[in-house]
Amino acid sequence: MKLYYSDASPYARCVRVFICYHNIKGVEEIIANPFDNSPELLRVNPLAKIPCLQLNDGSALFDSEVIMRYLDAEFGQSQLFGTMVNNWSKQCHFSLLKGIFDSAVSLRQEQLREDEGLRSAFWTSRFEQALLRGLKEVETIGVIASAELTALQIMLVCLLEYIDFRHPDLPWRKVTSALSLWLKDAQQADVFVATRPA
Ligand SMILES: N[C@@H](CCC(=O)N[C@@H](CS)C(=O)NCC(=O)O)C(=O)O
Repeated sequence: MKLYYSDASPYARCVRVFICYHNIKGVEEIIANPFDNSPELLRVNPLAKIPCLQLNDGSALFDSEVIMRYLDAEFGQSQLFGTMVNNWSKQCHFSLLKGIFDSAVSLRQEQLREDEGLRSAFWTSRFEQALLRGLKEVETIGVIASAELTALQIMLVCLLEYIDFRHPDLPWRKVTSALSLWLKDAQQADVFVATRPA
């Protein structure tokens, strides 16, 4: 299998944590900058986004959710996702986390538009508010209650570390002190240390 990824991508990091956690061998990691539009990446993902996992039969899986679910089902007896199939509120917790990822990445894109003089104060504030409201909600829905590592917890560590990395001034710890406390312990696990961007 080949995984197209970048070190800084929080979505790709989640996938790499799954690979590490399930000790999956034989995954060739290929660094790809999606904005290069390389023919190799475009061949496997017409959206030109990472992560993308090319399977040994040549077919490709994206996005990160599909890849994580695939790896967990094929190599981990769905241990990390557990039985979410008809559990609609758990599915919605997943959507909430994915939505916060999207806000954090969109906020980063707004930062990059600063150089072109195109940064929008409206969108910057909208993404920041969604992100902070979303994290407050995550604090109340029991994601951090499980003593066993879960798919949602993996996403949460990757998300919070990404926010610290790209948005160090965002005051998320002030509004979600329980998440902040939880992160201190959770982020020490080997799977996070091994996949942390240098
Ligand atoms: N929903 C996708 C989002 C992936 C994504 O947006 N990745 C970013 C890198 S962090 C990317 O490839 N951006 C290129 C683009 O938006 O064109 C997932 O979960 O995998």
